[in-house]
Amino acid sequence: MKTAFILNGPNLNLLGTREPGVYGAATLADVEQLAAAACAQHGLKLAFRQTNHEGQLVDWIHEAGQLHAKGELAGLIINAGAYTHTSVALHDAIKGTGITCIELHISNVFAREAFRHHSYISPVAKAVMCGFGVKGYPLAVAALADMQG
Ligand code: CA2
Repeated sequence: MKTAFILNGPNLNLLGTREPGVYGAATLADVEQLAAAACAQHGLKLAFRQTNHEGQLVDWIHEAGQLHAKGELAGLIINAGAYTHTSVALHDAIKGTGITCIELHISNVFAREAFRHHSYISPVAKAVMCGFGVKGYPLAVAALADMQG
């Protein structure tokens, strides 16, 4: 059984506690349950993680790359939070790994401030999803399962 890595970046631990108009009322634990149910449905193992630290995300992407090299990774779904818009390090970490990467955002970043319109992840992602709320997570898992061929 292959693993779906789902990585969440800074401040996503606050989901459900602030800005419900933008991000909804679900907590990150609720999101993990949605993702776990989708993975169970599609026969995938789940690694679901959150950190507020950029280097930790880089380390986890390397870990996903090692799983990929062993043929054990379905792919990476990453909501890098604000690092999406700033991090060359995340771009470099994903680039060249061969990982199937889906960039995910809860909100429609293109309907928000201009600084959220640029992503360092998009050029190294297979696909980009935004604006589906937290339901984007199970949708991304389904898409990843579909990409397994
Ligand atoms: O829409 C998304 O998923 C984002 O990746 C969320 C990031 C934001 O910087 C991106 O532009 C779009 C922010 C995550 C902060 O999450 C919070 C959740 C609840 C309360 C406060 C922050």
